[in-house]
Amino acid sequence: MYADFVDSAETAQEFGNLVGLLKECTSIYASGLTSSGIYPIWLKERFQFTYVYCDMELVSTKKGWTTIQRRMNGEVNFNRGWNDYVRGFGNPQSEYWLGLENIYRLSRQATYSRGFLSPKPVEIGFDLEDWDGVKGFAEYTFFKYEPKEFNYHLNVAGRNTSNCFSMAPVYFGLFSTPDVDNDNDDSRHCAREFKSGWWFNRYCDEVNLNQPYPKYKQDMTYYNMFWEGWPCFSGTDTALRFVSMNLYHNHNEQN
Ligand SMILES: [Ca+2]
Repeated sequence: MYADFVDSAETAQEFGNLVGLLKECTSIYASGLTSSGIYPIWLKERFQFTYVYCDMELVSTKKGWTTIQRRMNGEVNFNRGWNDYVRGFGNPQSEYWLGLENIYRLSRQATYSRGFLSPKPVEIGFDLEDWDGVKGFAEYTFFKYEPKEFNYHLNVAGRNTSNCFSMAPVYFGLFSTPDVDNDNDDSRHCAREFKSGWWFNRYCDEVNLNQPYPKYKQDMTYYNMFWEGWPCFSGTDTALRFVSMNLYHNHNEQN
C-alpha cells in the first residue's frame, strides 16, 4: 500500500512531509493538531505506521503525549504471555498496550546529531484516577529503555513535583510475563503471581499498572493496578479506575 502511495515523486514528497510530521504525538501537537485522539505514527526503525492515542490534555506544562498503555474499564485482559506483550494488544480507542517493540522504537524517534545520530531521552508521564474521582499525574525526567536483547530493561529516574505521590526516584527492571521470568527474585515468579507483564525487580514491584483491573470501589491492593504512595496522595486507599502511561519527546533539549 505504501509502495503505491510513494509511486510518484510528487506523492513521495507529500509522504516525506507526512512522515516528518507524524513521528510521535509531541510533533503532531506542535504541528497544530491539538485534539486528543487516534493518530497514525511512522515508526521509522520498523518502517511502518502504527496507530496510537495522542493525549493532548494531560495536566502538564508539556503538550503532546503518546499513550503507550491505557486502562479504563477492564475490558482488555492484561494477564498475557511474552509474545503478546512484545507485539501489543487491545485497541487505542479504549484499553491497550502498544507493545514492547513499538515502545522501544518510539523511544528512539527523536534523534540529534553530534557526529552521529543518537536518540534523545524521552519523558514518561503517568495519568491516574481512582474510583472516588481523585486524579494525579506524575512525570519523570528520564526514561531509558533497552531492546529485546536486554529484555526491554526500563530505567526511570527523576522526580515528580508532588510529595508522597512518587514512584521510587530510580526505578528499573527487566520485563517479565507470566510465561517468562526475568525478575530478580529466584524464589518467586512475580509476573505469574501478579498476573501481568511488567518490569519486575527484586521485590517484584512498587508500581504496576498492568495488574488486574479492580472492581468498582475496591481498595487498592498489591494485586490490582498498584501505585505505591497513592493512598498518601489521595487520602484513601481506593483503587484506580483509570491509568495511562505516556511518552513525551522533547525536541528542544540537547540532553
Ligand atoms: Ca523469579
